[in-house]
Amino acid sequence: MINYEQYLRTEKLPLIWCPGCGHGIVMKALLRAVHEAQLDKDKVCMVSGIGCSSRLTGYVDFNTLHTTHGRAIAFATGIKMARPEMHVIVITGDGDASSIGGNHLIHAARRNIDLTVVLFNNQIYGMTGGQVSPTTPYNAYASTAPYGSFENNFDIPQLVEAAGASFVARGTAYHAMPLTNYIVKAIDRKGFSLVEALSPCPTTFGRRNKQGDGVKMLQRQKDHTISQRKAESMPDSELNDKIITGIFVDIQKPECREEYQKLIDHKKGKGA
Ligand SMILES: Cc1ncc(C[n+]2csc(CCOP(=O)(O)OP(=O)(O)O)c2C)c(N)n1
Ligand code: SF4
Repeated sequence: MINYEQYLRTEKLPLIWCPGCGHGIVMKALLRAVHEAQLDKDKVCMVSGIGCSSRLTGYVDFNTLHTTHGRAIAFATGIKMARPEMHVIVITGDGDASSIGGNHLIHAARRNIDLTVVLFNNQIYGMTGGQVSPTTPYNAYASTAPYGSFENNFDIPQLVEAAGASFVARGTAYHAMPLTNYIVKAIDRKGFSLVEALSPCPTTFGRRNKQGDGVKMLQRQKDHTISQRKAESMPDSELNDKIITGIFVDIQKPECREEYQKLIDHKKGKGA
């Protein structure tokens, strides 16, 4: 049984997250996953960018780095290249990872560097008051989309799968236990792993889109979620308002830091 306090900087509590925010549930899923994966706390490095979700690194008792907006994956890449023995876990938001940090995200997946990314997707810029993000659904309202967003949105798992990730999954705050399992598997998989965690933001997304408080938003996740396996046999017309969850990619292929080490060893062996 996990004692959460052993993984928290309790002196930093209370959290800044709003009542009903899903980020606390996702944080607990992450801590359970670290516990289940039996990682040595001193060998874990959590790196975040900027945003509500990225505040997580202030609360957890690992080696932590709270970096600049959109640059968590860039910092994490540097850490992994220099200290390959570390378990480097990136905490990021949908805006942080797929807007300002979008290029870092696709190139880390392409390189297949051994990072575990937990991407908190609340479908909006939470911290700065609810601007449209690349994951805001078509027609959804935001402070910068008062008549509904006219842009198409990213499907993050599809994006990183296409870019070359080794492990890709999507879970929700409502389904906290499967989410934990996905993160455990992501930690175990050597290579670029990403778990998208859909997280209700009642303050900026839910309010504008009339989805009610945090409990109603969680209920909504429950009602709209279907498994990837079930979705495969359903026509697109029935999938419009559905959240498809599950593991989309779980493969083994050459990992960037190991390939780099091979090159170093080879050149050293040759005395070059
Ligand atoms: C270079 C730079 N541009 C913009 C900002 C302002 N900013 C801070 S957080 C944020 C968006 C965060 O949204 P997201 O990553 O989706 O996380 P959330 O707050 O929703 O969890 C922005 C635009 C910044 N801090 N630095
Ligand atoms: S603004 Fe949204 S994402 Fe940020 S803490 Fe509040 S509910 Fe959570």
